[in-house]
Order: sequence, then C-alpha cells, then structure tokens
Amino acid sequence: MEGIIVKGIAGFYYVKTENGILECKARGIFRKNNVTPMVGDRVTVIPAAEGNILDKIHERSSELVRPFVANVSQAYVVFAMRNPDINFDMLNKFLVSLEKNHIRPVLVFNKSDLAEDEEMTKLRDDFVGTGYEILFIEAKSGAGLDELFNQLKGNITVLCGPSGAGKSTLLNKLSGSDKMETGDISVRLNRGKHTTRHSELIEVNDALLVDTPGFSSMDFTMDAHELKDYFPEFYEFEGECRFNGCNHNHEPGCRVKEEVGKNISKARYDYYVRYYNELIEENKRKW
Ligand SMILES: Nc1nc2c(ncn2[C@@H]2O[C@H](COP(=O)(O)OP(=O)(O)OP(=O)(O)O)[C@@H](O)[C@H]2O)c(=O)[nH]1
Ligand SMILES: [Mg+2]
Ligand SMILES: [Zn+2]
Repeated sequence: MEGIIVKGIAGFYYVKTENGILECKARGIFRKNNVTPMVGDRVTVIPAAEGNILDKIHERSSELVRPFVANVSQAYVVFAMRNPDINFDMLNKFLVSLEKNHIRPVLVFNKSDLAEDEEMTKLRDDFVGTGYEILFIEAKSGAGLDELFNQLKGNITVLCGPSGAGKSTLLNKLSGSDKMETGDISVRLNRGKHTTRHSELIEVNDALLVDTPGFSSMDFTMDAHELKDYFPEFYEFEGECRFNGCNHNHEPGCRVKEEVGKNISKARYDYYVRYYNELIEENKRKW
C-alpha cells in the first residue's frame, strides 16, 4: 500500500494511506544502508497484524535538512512586518537555500496590520525581477489568506521563518483548527524557548503542510560560483556578460551589474556579493 509519512516518533512512522493513518516500523535494511525515512517520504507499506512494515521509500524530489522533510515543493517564507522586524539577511539566505533545493518560495509578509503602505511598496521594490510572489497578510484576523489556501493544493508546503513571525497562527487559520501552539513573543523570550518544536505534516485543502520551529538558517554551503544560479533576477541578463561564467562581481562588461538599481534591486545584489565573499572565505578555511 502507498502512502506519505506524516509523522515520526521514537522509531515509529505514521503513514497517511487511503485506509487512514498506519503506524509502521521501518525495515532493518534502511538502518543498515544508512537511510533515514523522512516526514514527507512517499513510501510503500506492507500491512500486517503483528505490525505494519515500511518497506520502500520512493525517490525524493527534494530533501530539506532543517526542517527534516522530504518532497517539499513550495515554501511559505513568513516574516512579520514588525515584532520581530524583518531580518533581510535571514530572508535572503532562506531564498537562496530554497532555490538550491528546487523549492518554490512564496514571500509572505505577516502582521500587515502593523505596517504602513509605503513599507509594502518598498518591499516589492526590494525583490524586483525575482518573480517571487509577494503576499501581505494578517494571520491573526485571517485577512489575505485565500491565495495561500488555494496554492496549497497538490503540494507539500513548508512554513519557514523566524520565531514569532506567525507561522503557527497562519497554519491554524489555514487548517481551521488550533493544532499548533502559538505564542506571545515576550512570554516566549522569558521561557527562552521556541513555541513550535516538532515536524508533522498536517492535511489542509487536499494537501500537506508542515510548520517549523522558528530557525535562523538553512543549509547554505556550496561553491561560491554556484551562488549566482540562485538569484533568479540575474537569469535574464547572464548570457549578455562579456565573460563566460561571469560571477557578476569585479568582472568588466558585466550586464548584471549594469542592471543593479534598475531591473535588479541594489539590496539583493549587495547580499549576493556579501554571500559570495562569505562562501569564498568559508571554502578557503576548509582546504
Ligand atoms: N499584530 C499581529 N500579530 C500577529 C499576527 N499573526 C500572529 N500574530 C502574533 O504573533 C505572535 C507569534 O505567533 P506564532 O504563530 O506563535 O509565531 P511562530 O512563527 O509560529 O513562532 P515559533 O513557533 O516560535 O517559530 C503571537 O502572539 C500571535 O498572536 C497578525 O496578523 N498581526
Ligand atoms: Mg510556531
Ligand atoms: Zn556578469
């Protein structure tokens, strides 16, 4: 029987199948081959009275490490307009690592009740040319969520973003339940803990959604020369640089640099240069 792992606890996997959720144990061979079943995995289960067996893991279309989820096809990248303020470094790093993992990002700016119209216009300018969908919502009141609800269908969607952005509030609104615990920032800081702690796929609108604890970074190691492939606003101009394999840095005749401030945002380009240099430094240390 086919299904999707929606939860894993203490060696047991919970697989959503047409016959409901089945509790399974993984075959010993997985451990032997160093394969760890992941939430989001499409699997084959052999039902048995003495205990269901997770028999086969189908090929993954993506593998996220933090959160540890397979086959994610899109990410709702949730940041609050205020409380906490937008951390653009974190936001752009998220975007790069999602691109690297072939996961479609949707930029979701929450708590728009706390922001002025000019701030929203500026955010749109900051991401000019990227093609990313940008949505302004109020998770708490539920305003502006239709688009997000409709786009769930057919996807495994991950909610990511910093602690306090409103991911769990959004998930609860989308699923029409109170599945996830949400928190007051001050209360949470006092406790020194994040409100959301585990990964579990939740069924909403014929699709699966996973909340994550607020986290500040994703897998970000790569060859510095690869970085430019993860800035979609560069694609259009890339073939027009003077040098083949131009890194859009100090090379003369760089078309990408020419577009900065026009069809490419200066803010995003500056992050590109910063990450490029960081990666060069990091790779130097490694060797
Ligand atoms: N003003 C305002 N506050 C909101 C909105 N949405 C959520 N909040 C509040 O923001 C706080 C944090 O919300 P959570 O949903 O717990 O945030 P989270 O992203 O899940 O946080 P972690 O689980 O720690 O990663 C809560 O007090 C929410 O009530 C909104 O649209 N407007
Ligand atoms: Mg949460
Ligand atoms: Zn160039």
